[in-house]
Amino acid sequence: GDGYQAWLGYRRIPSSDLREQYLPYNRIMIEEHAERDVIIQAAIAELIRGLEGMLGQAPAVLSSCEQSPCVALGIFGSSAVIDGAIQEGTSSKVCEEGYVIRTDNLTGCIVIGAVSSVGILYGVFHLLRLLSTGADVDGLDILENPVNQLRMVNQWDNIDGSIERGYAGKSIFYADNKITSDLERIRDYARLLASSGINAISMNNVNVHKYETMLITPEYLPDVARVADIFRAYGIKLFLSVNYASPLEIGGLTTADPLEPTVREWWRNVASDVYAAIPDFGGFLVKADSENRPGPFTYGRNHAEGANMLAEALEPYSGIVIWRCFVYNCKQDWRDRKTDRARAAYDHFKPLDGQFKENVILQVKNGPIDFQVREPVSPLIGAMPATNQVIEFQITQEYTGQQRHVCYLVPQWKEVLDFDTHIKGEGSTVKRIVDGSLHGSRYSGFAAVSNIGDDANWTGHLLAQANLYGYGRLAWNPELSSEQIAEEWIRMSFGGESDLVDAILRLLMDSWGIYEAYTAPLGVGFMVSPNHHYGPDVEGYEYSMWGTYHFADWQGVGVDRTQATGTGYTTQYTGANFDVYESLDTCPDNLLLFFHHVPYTHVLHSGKTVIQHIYDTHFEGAERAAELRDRWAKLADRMDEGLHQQVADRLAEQAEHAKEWRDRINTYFYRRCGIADEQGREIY
Ligand code: BDP
Repeated sequence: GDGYQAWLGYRRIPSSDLREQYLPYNRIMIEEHAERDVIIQAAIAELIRGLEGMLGQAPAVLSSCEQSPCVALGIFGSSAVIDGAIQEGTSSKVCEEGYVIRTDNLTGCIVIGAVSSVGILYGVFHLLRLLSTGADVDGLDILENPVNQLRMVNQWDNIDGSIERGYAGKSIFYADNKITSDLERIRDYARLLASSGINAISMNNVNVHKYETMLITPEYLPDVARVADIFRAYGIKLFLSVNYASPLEIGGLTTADPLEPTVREWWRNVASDVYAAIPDFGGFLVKADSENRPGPFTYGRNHAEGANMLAEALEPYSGIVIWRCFVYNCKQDWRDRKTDRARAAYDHFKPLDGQFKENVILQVKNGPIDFQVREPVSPLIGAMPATNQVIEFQITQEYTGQQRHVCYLVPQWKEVLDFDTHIKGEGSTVKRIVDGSLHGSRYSGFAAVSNIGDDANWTGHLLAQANLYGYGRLAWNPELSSEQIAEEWIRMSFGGESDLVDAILRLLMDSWGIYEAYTAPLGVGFMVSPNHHYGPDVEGYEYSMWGTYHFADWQGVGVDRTQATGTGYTTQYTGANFDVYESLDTCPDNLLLFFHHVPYTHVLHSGKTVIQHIYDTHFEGAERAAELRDRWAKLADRMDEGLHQQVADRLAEQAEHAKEWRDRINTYFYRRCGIADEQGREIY
């Protein structure tokens, strides 16, 4: 096995008991009129594929229930079988993308009913998940609605086939400055995404350069439309990232000023072309005035003026503008601490609350800096009650081991989602902001940078598939636990032998903590090699303009972001959170150096000094990374050899590189402060 099928491998069910239980359902009932719908066709194709794979024989597809039991699919109000099995009291609770799965006592059929065809597709994937994780299907009574509205992935793919921050090969979307003709691979990606609940995708990098700028032109639109067709069949809306300077770069205008009528007209024409090609197009994703990308600042306009101009162009088609808040000065000076990069998103956007049009969504990174292994939650999330927001995560492991190290990120995302912002008093958790309920937002949800490429197994590191799967599942329902999500993924990918499942589960659950231990202590980030961001370089960014510092000197380390003596970043937090971070006494250890500059001898809540904590975590982290390799080795005869070997190779590399992290960081701090390790371990 190479891992290409990922969690949709539908392996043959080994236990004869389970097979006995499932076999009677190897028949599909769908009324003829429904079969013309492309999404229903995709759902049936998937169900056939899954049942055949797991049960060893292809199911028959019938248009009535004359033979039961069976799996019956249908839309409420248009199928007697479905309406007979699902009471109105139940079906009325189902939203646009939701579904019901029930075992009907009378006929013994499993019925999947929904309001729309995409609900049926999600219901089919749910049923297949039940079967492929070995669940009992007697007496099913399930009602699901997604908690979050927008559940999006962002591809950072470039038309030349490269992927910004991609660690799994080349793009599956582009080659040689063209959109690929290998649409099968894109279809398989759409299946993976839909099976985990994703409903939107932007198909090009947020840094939109020369050729990518042209995706909105008639030259490229027919090919973009072909890709949109594929995603449409899986309930996934297509978006494009656009270049704010497009009117200048491809429109022949002399300005991109958002208040200029010719510019507005130009974008209206673009929208009209795009919607002519793709009537259900999602909208535009925009990175503006960030990291040298163009934007409204050039013309003395603010982000609201910039975003609203695009929103106006998309409005007639119900399109939306997703405007990123990753805006900071990347030409700042480390001597001027008031320009603290952590403050930037909030400082730029908070004053604009209420000024954005209805169809604008702000996309805010989960932390204030940039997807580090440990950061506080961005204080901008929820701080603009009159503005739509989505949270942005990074599935691709730019700062978390680049898919050469294992780092299961769902626990990190859950910590963010469970964080209480206190913005509307206690219980104002991030998950309630991004599901739209706290502020009653018109649009809300999740976005994340994808981690796939054309490597056979999609994600380079096979175990990184769990992050893609887990992201979708969490976007569907943030109440799922990290363990539950991991366990589903493991069972679907490796089968259900319980001690094997346990072993892989523990490995995944340990991985984030281990990565953090040998890399970034106490909330200090960015000790990575500049540009590519892999591997340790403690001072790689220390004296650069990018604003990511730790201020380590001979006496102490950490960034003073307090109101009292530092950058004042702490004031962006509400109530109790401000107090907790502002005070050394209450600031949690794992974020201490993010908020405070302290002497190496400062004693943590754990009872250790900062310097001893650095030494201990780095020794232990590297040791535990080596243990991951050894733990995996023991599973060799428990799974497909090819799959085992792939992961074994990566874990061996991780164990080696963890030693380098350990030594570089321990040595650096030892030489800075001259304080010896209490345990006398070897520091070079
Ligand atoms: C950073 C990446 C950079 C992206 C940027 C962004 O290093 O490549 O362009 O984020 O989110 O993490 O725009």
